[in-house]
Amino acid sequence: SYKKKKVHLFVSPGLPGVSASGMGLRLSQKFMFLLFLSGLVTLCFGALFFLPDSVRLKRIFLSKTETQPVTVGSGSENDAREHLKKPRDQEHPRGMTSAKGETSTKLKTLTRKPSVSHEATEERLAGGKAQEDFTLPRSKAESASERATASDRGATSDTFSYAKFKGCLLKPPLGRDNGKPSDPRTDERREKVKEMMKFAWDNYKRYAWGKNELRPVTRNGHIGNMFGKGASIIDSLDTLYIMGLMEEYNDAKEWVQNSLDLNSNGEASLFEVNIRYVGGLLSAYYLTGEEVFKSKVLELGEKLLPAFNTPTGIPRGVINLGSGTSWSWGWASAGSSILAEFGTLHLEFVHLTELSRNSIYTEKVMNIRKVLNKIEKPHGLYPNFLSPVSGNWVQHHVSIGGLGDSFYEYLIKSYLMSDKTDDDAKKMYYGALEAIEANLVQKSPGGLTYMAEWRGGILDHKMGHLACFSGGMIGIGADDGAPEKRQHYLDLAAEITHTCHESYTPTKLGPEAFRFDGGGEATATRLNDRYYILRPEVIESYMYMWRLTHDPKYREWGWEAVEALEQHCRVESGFSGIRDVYTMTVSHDNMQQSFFLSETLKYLYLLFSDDDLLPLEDWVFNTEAHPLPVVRKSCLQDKATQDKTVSK
Ligand code: DMJ
Repeated sequence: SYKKKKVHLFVSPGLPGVSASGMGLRLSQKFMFLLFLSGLVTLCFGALFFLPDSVRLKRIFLSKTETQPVTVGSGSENDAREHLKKPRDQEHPRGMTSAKGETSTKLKTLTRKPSVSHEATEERLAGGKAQEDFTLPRSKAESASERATASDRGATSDTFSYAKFKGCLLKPPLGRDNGKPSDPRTDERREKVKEMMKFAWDNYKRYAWGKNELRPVTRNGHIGNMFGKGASIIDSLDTLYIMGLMEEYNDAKEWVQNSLDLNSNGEASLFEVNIRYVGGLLSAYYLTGEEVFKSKVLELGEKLLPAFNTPTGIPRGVINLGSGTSWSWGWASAGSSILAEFGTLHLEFVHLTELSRNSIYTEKVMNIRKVLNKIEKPHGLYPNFLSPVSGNWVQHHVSIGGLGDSFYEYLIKSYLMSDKTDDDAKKMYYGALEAIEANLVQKSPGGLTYMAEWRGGILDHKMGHLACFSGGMIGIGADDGAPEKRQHYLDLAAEITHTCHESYTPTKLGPEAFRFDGGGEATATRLNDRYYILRPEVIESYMYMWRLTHDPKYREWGWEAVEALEQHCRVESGFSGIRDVYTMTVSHDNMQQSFFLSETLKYLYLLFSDDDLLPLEDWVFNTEAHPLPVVRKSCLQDKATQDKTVSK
């Protein structure tokens, strides 16, 4: 046929000496074969993109940047990867896990180490002059100091030095005597809280080890799908450590070393991973100096960066830690991101930069701030939903409780954690507080001060349990407000804490939300607002107010809560939330939340401790109660590094 001839004529000059049928195949068959072969090659190459990052083949054929989708915009993945490239000699700092998951000799040595006691850990860490002054006998301190110096050998001005950091603290983290109060009754109360922690932990270990949370009634574990595994372990590390539960702390540490898998492919909440895992690991590192926590947290931090890959750089709420893909919550209106989620990254990300000496993390959170500063705010308020694509508000719902809460908390805490140098955060915080006071703060007919919610100008006279953290927040920010406002802020903090205490009745535990309309005063009028899930916020405010005022009522209120937890929430195998705080014959929800271990029990323990246990001059608590140290640039960095940072 004409077609055949044409092909024959076209192909034969290319195969000299071999006729078209010379290989036993007709030309059309050869053509089909070639077509099939090229299709197969294309298919195989394309399939590489869908393989998990860990597959060797993918690493051979695709460079790192090629494995992620490329988008343009301030928060692009390419941008992130670019910043993560470091000079060769800095690629794998001592003790860090490498990109291939291989651990350096230092880390291997650490994993083989036998369990350590609280005292031994303290001793091992004693590095700077500050630690010598703290608790150690001179000879011990000297040898510990030598070892710490050795472990920091090779540290350049661009490498984080743990010993230097320790030397920057104004006081020892655990106080002169681990914060033991001199008053025997308070000490007894503190011991009771420690016993509660041990009971909660032991049951978690027995029935739910490695799972996210314990189901104390059915005695099994709960995973859920919002964050990896072992949330209760990571959330407990620092609480166990400060309580001196060292055997338990060592078990937790061993789990992190051997079983914390950061490559799981499931969906995870960026916010939850950040506040629980990043926050928990950071605190554990700063308190103990154990390299394993640092290497794990840096590995995890890098995995969070693709979530910022949006046109505005405002991260989406959900991320797949394995593939790096991210998306918005299905329930968040019009694919928006949530204020309390993208606004609750700052403290941890600043510390990721501190430890990695990589500015990418700080840049990501500073960009969020830039977007928020640029956008117009209704009455100076920050609505809860923002589009990560357009950078505009999606709905005008404002709340100091759920969806908004910790954004405000992180503004003032960013300022405090920066050693009071982050003036931008300060300005934003006091500006927001002014708008909140003008639009949301209300007085009930019975004289209770509360924070209402705001929906496009209409007030909903409801306050969530979550919003009760604001007593403590306004309290810690009081001193840095305008001089004429300081006493006012402290009074406002006390009033809100008082209102939240009023909501704790008759079980002496509080409902999820309470209202001030329909004749009610701090009462849950709706059936489905009556539950208590072991939340910390009210106790958190007692702790801060105690530290700020030393009014004994806060310790009494805290003790009331301890008794109520014991009476209503303690079951045979752990602590459980309850379904109705207004019924004395309680029904249990069968869940021991991980924040009960990290927050509720820690804040209670601190409430009954001396102020020198994690002093507020040196430590800022993240929103999951994980203590992070104040960053004293002037002390942490040498002159050359400071100059470099400033000129960036
Ligand atoms: C905790 O996970 C954090 O405090 C978060 O900010 C909101 N609340 C829960 C506990 O109630």
